[in-house]
Amino acid sequence: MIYNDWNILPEANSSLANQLQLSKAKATILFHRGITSRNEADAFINPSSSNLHDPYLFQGMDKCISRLQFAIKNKEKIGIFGDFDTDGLTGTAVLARGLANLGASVHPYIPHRTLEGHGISDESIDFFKENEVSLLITVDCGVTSFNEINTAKKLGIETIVTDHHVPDDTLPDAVSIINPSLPTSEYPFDHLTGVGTAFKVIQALYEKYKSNIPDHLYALVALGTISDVGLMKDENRFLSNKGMNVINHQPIPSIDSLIKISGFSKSTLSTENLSYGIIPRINVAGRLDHAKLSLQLLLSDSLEETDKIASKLEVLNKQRQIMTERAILEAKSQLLKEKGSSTPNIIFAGKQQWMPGILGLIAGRLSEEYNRPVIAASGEGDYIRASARSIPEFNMIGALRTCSNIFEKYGGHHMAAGFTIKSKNLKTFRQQMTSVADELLENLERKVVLDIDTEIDLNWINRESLSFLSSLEPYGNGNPAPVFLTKGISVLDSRSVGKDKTHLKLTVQQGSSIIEAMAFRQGSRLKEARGEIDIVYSPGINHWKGNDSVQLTIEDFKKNA
Ligand SMILES: [Mn+2]
Repeated sequence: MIYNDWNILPEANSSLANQLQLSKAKATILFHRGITSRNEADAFINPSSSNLHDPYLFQGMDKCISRLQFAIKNKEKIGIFGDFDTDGLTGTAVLARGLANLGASVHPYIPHRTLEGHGISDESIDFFKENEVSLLITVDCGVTSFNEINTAKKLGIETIVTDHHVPDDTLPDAVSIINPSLPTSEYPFDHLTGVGTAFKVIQALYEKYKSNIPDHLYALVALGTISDVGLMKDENRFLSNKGMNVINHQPIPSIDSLIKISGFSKSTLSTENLSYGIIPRINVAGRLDHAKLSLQLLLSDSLEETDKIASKLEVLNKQRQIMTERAILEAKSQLLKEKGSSTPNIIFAGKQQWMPGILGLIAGRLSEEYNRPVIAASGEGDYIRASARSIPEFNMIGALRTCSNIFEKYGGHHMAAGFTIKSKNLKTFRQQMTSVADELLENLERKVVLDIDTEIDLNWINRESLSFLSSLEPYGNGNPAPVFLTKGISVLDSRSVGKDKTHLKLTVQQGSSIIEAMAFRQGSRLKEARGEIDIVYSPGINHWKGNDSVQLTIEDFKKNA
């Protein structure tokens, strides 16, 4: 990200700092996370199960639970239909493990990303029929599977939908629909992810059976919630915090195998490690091959088996990295050819051969870099597939809806969506989207501002302050890692590192503090990184391969004025 400006956010007032019995810097960080009293600070730092809302606040929950109880009691076969990303996979595993633990007979199914796509597939209905399933429960999808739910019903399969995606105008004919995004929903927290929504069913069911929810289910909820960038407040904060504790302190073969192969260490795993190390390895099976491999991992308790699957995922992940980097270079040179002097309000990138599974990664990286909504497409023949990633100012699913009549299939959220379209409709689509984007974004101020929590000296960073910062985890959407400004530090050493010298590695000094720092994707700024500079960064502990060291992650830097 290239920033046009730095903005130091307002300080907490002294009375808040006094009330919290914290230094001004620490109180300011909490203040920026919405905390204005001692009680709120305590609740934030120690999230507890009292953060969990009553699952029966979902209108459909009564019906859902009595139907599930009936199915368990009568030994019905229960099909679970999930999704191929980490949210859908962990959600499927939460339902499969949670239901099986109560004696249910479960038949989980994950669709193939490109052959079947998102939402209940015809292939899955065949599978459920063959397995004599009479009750189907969806996770992270289903609310728009109107026709498929009707087909299943005709074949004697009833459906419960759990989903968090925005519904169409007509709801499917399901036994019950659990979805915080229903326009009629009265559930107090509408930012649950797919796995979080599925978890509410498990919570309600376990209350009925007067059983304790197994801890490993929380680990799965944390993984899915962090991967779907769920708002890290309210229930999501408790669920993720509890899940992170479970991941760090209890053996979970599937996750432990991934931690090992990523080079991280258990007990010190951060949300960042999950986002950049563990989650991509779970997602990669669906992107390059079939996500059922990752489901198999999440459902296994044998370390021998999970190690084996993790090695396969590792190979796929290396391939995925190479393919994505190449595609991004191709997309950038395309854009350079097309755009001329100014970047368009919406970016289209496409190549026949790009693997559909990496389109979202391409769109995401371009959107971050150019600060524009981006649509990345691929495919040959009659049909084109695309993934879209957006910026807060542009509601992607809303914009796509204006073209809904020309899609074969589409769906998603404000910030991310996907669709399939006939190639012959592509031109109309591009024109329509361009005019929507031009209208909405033409007069948008294009300054990218880096928000800073507070200015500190480098010696502020010590064991005690780092432990305060780690009590703010899990970081995420709505609770970003705190960002600091330190002025006038000396660069003792600077190098560009990594493949293609992508990153910048610095050793910086102020007074008696000498600290290592990384500026990711800023390798090309090596020449600027000398002498006295001002840096904006987040401090953390790097636990790489068993060695602990303090490391700054530099967001931006400039010459000290
Ligand atoms: Mn999801």
